[in-house]
Amino acid sequence: TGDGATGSKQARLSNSSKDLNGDAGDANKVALITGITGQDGSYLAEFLLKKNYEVHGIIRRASTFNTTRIEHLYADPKAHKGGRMKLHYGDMTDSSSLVKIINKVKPTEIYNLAAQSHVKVSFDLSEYTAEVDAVGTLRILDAIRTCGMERTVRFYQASTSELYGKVVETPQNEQTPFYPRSPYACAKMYGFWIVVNYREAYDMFACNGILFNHESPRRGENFVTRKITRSVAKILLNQMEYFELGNLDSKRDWGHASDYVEAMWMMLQQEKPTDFVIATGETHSVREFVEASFRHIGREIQWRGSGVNEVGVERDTDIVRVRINPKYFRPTEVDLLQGDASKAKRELNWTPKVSFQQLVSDMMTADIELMKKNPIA
Ligand code: NDP
Ligand code: GDR
Repeated sequence: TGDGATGSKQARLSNSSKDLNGDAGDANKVALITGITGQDGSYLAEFLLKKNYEVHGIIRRASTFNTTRIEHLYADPKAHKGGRMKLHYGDMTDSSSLVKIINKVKPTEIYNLAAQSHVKVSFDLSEYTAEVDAVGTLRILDAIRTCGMERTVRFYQASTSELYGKVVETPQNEQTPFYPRSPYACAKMYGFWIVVNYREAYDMFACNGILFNHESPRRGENFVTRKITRSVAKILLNQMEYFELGNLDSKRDWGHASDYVEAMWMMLQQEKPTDFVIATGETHSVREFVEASFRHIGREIQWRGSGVNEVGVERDTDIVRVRINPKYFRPTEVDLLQGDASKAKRELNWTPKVSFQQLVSDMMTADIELMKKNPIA
């Protein structure tokens, strides 16, 4: 098969950083996104369609609809004019589905975003998490080779700040050693290194984006930021009295997903494949996220007690709004993440546009609207 289907190595090399600001050159680009139904997949699909890409996504069979985040892209014919967005059934645990889709779609870029992405859940579903997040990454890399496209396709791997885990230095950059602290992070560690190995062994254009936490109104409901903004919106509308959290003291470097998908694309427009940290450089605790969300609705939270007996109390009414439930604690925790994205600034000219306060406001505004429309959401 060789280079036949999607052009020569020459074509690959001409797909260089000069295209960074020019959308015209992207009309012949074909992206395949695994995990297109997720938070990042939906923002990335939107971003690439605007750049005139043909966008293909892999979705898995589910007993309920799992395409809510990308429905608007279908609803608006302009967004996928000429059928520029297509979905295919597949699964990261099913090699033959990956081979068939890659062979049919002949992508010029593949973004591997599919994952069992919940850290706490990975302690319960450890083997499955390794199947999808570790072996799944190997499967898709091998599918590219099976289709003879390893010298033509550009590959993005969704690596993560969770790799740093038990942090040995702050802030963390591309040189900081890894120390994973969950089955999720261990699986992603395999994903990281198999991407580096295939890059070196087969001269593949493959990059790891080491992305720090990024959130949005489309964030999954059981990640802490979205859980907080949904709950505070419900409290504002008298649909809930209080909610429960686990560790309030862990600190994260939280950015906005819309900024981060742009960095994924930028990585694949470089002359040479390499790995990048993507982060804001700021860190905030879960506690601060709670406080900022209540501030958005004009209320102030005060903390009383300690350990599992700590509560968040609303200043004027004295009503308890936050309780601790140890069921949300993790067997091993990642205490502090703060990224140093100076390589991305230097080489990609990437900087985050959305501040922490804007992120909280964006999520709160969207959740208040959502809960007004649908109180049982
Ligand atoms: P989500 O959990 O929102 O989305 C995950 C996607 O993967 C969904 O589309 C899901 O499909 C799909 N998926 C899960 N299992 C399979 C499977 N077996 N086969 C095919 N598809 C599957 O994650 P995010 O959008 O937040 O994150 C995207 C990627 O980036 C993930 O790999 C995550 O681990 C990584 N990451 C995320 C960060 C963040 O802060 N958001 C930071 C760093 C890395 P379905 O909709 O059917 O469930
Ligand atoms: P994280 O995100 O584990 O960083 O992984 P999450 O929002 O789940 O947790 C962040 C921190 O908040 C603490 N926490 C709680 N977390 C959840 N989910 N629910 C709670 O009730 C709660 N209370 C406190 C956690 O202990 C943790 O310290 C995310 C995912 O998107 C990964 O896929 C990605 O790789 C990393 O971000 C970067």
